[in-house]
Amino acid sequence: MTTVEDRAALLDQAIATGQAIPQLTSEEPMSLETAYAVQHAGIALREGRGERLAGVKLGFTSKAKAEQMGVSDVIIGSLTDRMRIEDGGTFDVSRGVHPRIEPEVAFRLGPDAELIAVAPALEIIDSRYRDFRFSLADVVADNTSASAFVLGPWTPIGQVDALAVDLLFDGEIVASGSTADILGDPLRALPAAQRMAAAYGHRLVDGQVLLAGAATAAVALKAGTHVEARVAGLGSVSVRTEEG
Ligand code: OOG
Ligand code: MG
Repeated sequence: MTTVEDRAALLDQAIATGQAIPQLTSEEPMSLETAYAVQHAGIALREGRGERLAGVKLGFTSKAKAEQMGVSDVIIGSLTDRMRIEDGGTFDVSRGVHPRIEPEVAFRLGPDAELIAVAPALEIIDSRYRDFRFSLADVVADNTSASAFVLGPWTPIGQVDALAVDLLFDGEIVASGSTADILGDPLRALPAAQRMAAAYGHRLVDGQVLLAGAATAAVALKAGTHVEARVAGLGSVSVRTEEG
């Protein structure tokens, strides 16, 4: 039997080399509890290299995403400081396996794990599994495909339940949705994250980030693209892709 640490090391190696691996569940079955243990072991490897926790993310909070990936349960993952790209910064696509990008809404957490600010966000996801295909346990073990994230300007929390969301590549809209697509109202990300965090050993920490999940399906990234997410009323956030 493969240990939790062995599985975390396999995924960690895939991140380091950009080489996809077979789904862990193609070798042997894996419970959700074990999958989260693998996820935490992978984060521990990163922390051992000096990375610091920067927040948590939810996945499959929208129908568009659940349908795209064929997985329907909400999942939680961890974000580290090294995954953060400054607004307007660059992402090197050659470091990834097959990165995709999706427009999101991010919240900043306060001292009592309440939501204190909201921002438009971009998440770069990059499954470490071949062909970007996985079961729920596989994607949980793979830290919910987390690769990088970009945060736009923070705004105090207001009504955010029906804001138009557009994803643009070089100024052209490639995907559109609404913040209503995220759990009906992205503010529901907080109770969802609290429930998931309590169940699976994550923490919601003052000053850290909660990524609520994508409002549209994810779109494949290639080098030399200016990617922007616009969320009506919240402004925009962008990243440029490069190669090498
Ligand atoms: C898993 C991550 C899902 C989201 O926003 O729904 C996610 C994946 O699609 O590979 O981040
Ligand atoms: Mg996401």
